[in-house]
Amino acid sequence: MTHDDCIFCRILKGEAQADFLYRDDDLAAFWDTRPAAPVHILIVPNKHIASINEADDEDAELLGKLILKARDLAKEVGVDEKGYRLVFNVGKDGGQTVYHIHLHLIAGTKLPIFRH
Ligand code: IU
Repeated sequence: MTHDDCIFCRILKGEAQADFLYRDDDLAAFWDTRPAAPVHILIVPNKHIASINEADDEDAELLGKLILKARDLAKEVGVDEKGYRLVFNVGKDGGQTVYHIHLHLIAGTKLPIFRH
């Protein structure tokens, strides 16, 4: 269930470059190439799902695994106690640029609070 024109599917297949921290049968984690903060990791399901909008109820367990893996990685890279941000960007206004679900783990600095 991969898409040839999806950059994250290509990364997961080893056809495009990424610096991986973790891989298993369900998901992978790699360093964001244009970090928004000192720690910026993407946690990505192996299954191609374009965005949270396209996720099915049956993806609930997989999405839960992404969040718990982010928790584990936050601890592994030593940002769990100070804190971090987990973000799914969804769609154009949400700032999504890659249409393969990914959870951003952002940390290592005092993050700004979003206000309208
Ligand atoms: P977004 O939520 O879709 O905007 O996030 C996409 C992220 O993927 C963004 O932070 C990019 O810097 C990052 N990224 C990457 O790490 N490696 C790549 O080859 C590509 C994008 I393309």
